[in-house]
Amino acid sequence: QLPLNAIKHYSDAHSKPPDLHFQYGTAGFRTLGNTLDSVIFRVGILAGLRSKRLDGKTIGVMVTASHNPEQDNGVKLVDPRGEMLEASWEAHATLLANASSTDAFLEALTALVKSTKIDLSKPARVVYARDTRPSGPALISALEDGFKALGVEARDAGITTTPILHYLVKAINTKGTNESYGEDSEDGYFTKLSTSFKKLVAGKARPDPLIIDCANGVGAHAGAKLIEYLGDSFPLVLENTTTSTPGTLNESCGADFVKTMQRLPPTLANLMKPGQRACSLDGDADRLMYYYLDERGQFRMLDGDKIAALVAAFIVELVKLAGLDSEIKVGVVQTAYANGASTKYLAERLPVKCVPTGVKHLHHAAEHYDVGVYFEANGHGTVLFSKSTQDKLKSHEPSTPAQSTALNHLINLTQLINQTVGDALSDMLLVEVVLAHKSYSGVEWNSLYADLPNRLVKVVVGDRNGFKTEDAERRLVSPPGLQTKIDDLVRRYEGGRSFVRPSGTEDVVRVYAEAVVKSQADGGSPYFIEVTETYKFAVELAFRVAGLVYDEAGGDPSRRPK
Ligand code: G16
Repeated sequence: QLPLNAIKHYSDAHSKPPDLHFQYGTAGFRTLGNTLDSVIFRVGILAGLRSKRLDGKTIGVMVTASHNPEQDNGVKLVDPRGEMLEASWEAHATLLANASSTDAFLEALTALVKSTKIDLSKPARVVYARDTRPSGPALISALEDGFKALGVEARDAGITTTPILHYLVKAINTKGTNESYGEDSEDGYFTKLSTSFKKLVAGKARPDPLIIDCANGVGAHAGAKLIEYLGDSFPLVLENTTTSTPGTLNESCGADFVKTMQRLPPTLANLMKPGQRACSLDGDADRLMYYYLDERGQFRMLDGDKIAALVAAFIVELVKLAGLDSEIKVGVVQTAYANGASTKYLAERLPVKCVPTGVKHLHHAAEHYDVGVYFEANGHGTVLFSKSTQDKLKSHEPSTPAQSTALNHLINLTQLINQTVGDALSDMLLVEVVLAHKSYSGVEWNSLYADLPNRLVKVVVGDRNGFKTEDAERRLVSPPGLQTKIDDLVRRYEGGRSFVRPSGTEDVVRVYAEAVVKSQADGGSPYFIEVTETYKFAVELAFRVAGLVYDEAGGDPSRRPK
């Protein structure tokens, strides 16, 4: 039996705002933090039920809004193997979050228990954490009320990064088994990462200090701990670490700022010398963007696509050196945001698949390869080694010392990489390992291929749900007719490509465009755009498509994107 009286008692203190609709989107619920009290309370109960459904396995709950502005917050659920909540439960989450009253909520819970055949006598176990957002403490107490209402055995992981929470979930659920993922503590996580990193860079030249822009978020805490574990092996300099000053989180810094604005966070401008590398994390440290200044002091971005190219090529090389290339196939997963040049570069070497935005889609597609490398252009990604690949690596008998070395490197990579989800710190160490092995600076890495000029624009519309896509989000099916207009526009640009999709984490429609040159026939543009010559046409195309989107959505002409 559900403890209906207890749930009712707590639920009355966390009533749903009457006029709001909540949706479990790309990365869970995400909206203004001060509207999320009832949602988070209900998620506490849902997480407990999910655990009961899975025979008492531990479920993760992360309270964060990642790259979103500071006033936003959100919550995502983590399944027992450390991956995102199974898609069919997203609908349950949305349904529970929108029940209009306590009675409606109790009814929805009872129906859920019945339809998903939950055995209520099973234990409910949850581990939870939050990022540094000011709305976090109040939302955590709503979550804890949810746990109390259902009688969940809850473990508080405190303020930590999203990928550390994913690590903990997997470590807890595999503890004592032959698939043990590591000690179920932050210490276990940092020890695992730093030990494998040190083995992988043993004998290599010590890299120059790396500047890390922590986005004024929880990555600053994790970065400081990582420094202790890495010791002398790799000097890190943390910047944008003010986690308690209101208004600073992700503000003019962080991975999303760098990717969208394609420039340095202003606070780093005076710190970087030509040739020096740096990287940015996002608000919960699951995304990573690299960059450097070239010899003329020009900003050069090394995004998720560049990370995928670097890492995939390295793993392919090691697999070959280990003598396993006929048995282990490496594949790459991208989204429509992947730069066209990266897709071309990778597809000439490896199988490449395109899926809709969202780590959950990339992760599942990557599981189909022996080694699946997935990165979103925004810097969110990881590498998955299938169970049979990991077994093969452990049992393979190398026939030469060179094979043995490559095999050991691969085994150490399986330890260094957080295979549960994108992890900025683990990915950063991975990048540094590859750069050390290849003796690459940012320049050589960047020259693997040349990015097509591109631009991402956000358009604020009345109702983003009116925008529906197909073909891995590359084409719009609704509003009707808009895709044809976009196609007409794109045809006027050489190397032109553009797509439009509703964001699943912010209340905007996103427009992406690539373009090299504009066709002569198109004439002048009504847009005056102050950017470097190279990017001019991509920016122009992006803003023209954004204009179409804006007109279609019936926006106020004075706020039309320009
Ligand atoms: C989340 C997802 C990512 C996605 C991003 C943007 O990232 O985990 O997979 O790329 O949102 O999604 P959308 O374009 O739908 O807003 P994060 O780092 O914010 O959790």
